[in-house]
Amino acid sequence: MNRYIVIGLFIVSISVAFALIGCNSKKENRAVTIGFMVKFPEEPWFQKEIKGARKCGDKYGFKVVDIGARDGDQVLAGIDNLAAQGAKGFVICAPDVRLGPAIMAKAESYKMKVFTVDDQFIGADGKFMNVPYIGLAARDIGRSIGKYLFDEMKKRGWKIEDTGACVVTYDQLDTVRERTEGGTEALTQAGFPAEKIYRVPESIIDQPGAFAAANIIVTQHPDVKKWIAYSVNDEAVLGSVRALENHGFNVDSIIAVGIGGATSLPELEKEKPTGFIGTCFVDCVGEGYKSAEYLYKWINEGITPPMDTRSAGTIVTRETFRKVMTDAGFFE
Ligand code: FCA
Repeated sequence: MNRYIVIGLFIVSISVAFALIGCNSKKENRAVTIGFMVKFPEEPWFQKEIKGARKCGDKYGFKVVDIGARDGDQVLAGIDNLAAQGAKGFVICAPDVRLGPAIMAKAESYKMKVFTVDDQFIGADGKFMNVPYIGLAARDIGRSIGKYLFDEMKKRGWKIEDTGACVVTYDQLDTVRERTEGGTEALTQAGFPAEKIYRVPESIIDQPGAFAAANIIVTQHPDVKKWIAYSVNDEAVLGSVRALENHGFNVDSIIAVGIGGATSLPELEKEKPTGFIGTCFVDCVGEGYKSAEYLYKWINEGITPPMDTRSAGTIVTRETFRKVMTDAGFFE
């Protein structure tokens, strides 16, 4: 046989062998299923996280089953459901962080790995549990918003004596408590009087919950002529702004900044500006992607994920949000 034909055949057989190995490993990867369980499936933040997890699944070839679980029963039923589908683990933002021990016990009974996103499990001793976590750099984000609000107030020449801070809180959840505390820290350090920062808890983290809480704040302080507002996320700041508007405040007398980006998009896109001037954008698609990637590599390659990973935020306005969020791959 001609020397060149022999070499040719050799190359072809080697490539066929590699292609077969490739196919096999791909098939194996596709056999992996992970769950992605979130507490508020209707919230755009969580929908974007799931989108990120799916993107990751497409890259590595694993399957993502998403489940909305609003209470403990739904979480436990969700884990059974995932086990029945052969899932090897799941990413979760639990409806209540104190469900941590029950969730871990159930997951361990199925030998499933657990990765937490956004909200960190709390153990029976009241301390954070030793479960890998990805979440917001909450206090820093809060601080950057507090500083931004103060600078904006100064830029507009607002007098401190005319101004109050409307702060809807939800202190039982650590990551969101830190967000409002950070805002308060930065404001008071800049010289805003602590006694003019009015905090009221919302009963649930959503827009109607925040609307009701902010309504109480405004009603209790009829002397305040202008408002700055910050809170736990976009939903809560939007609810606060709507409550302030309901009391006659408007674009000239409200300065409000949210946290997130996904929910406030329509607000920032409005033709006429409102008092909601911007948000601290956090890459929710990236959080979903990374959490799924860590979990997958843990399951598939035995690589233990880092225990605590934090995402920073960038304050965006009506003018800058499109570019920043496009660059981050938010619209892909
Ligand atoms: C918490 C809040 C969510 C979202 C997330 C990043 O889980 O409850 O609304 O802001 O942090």
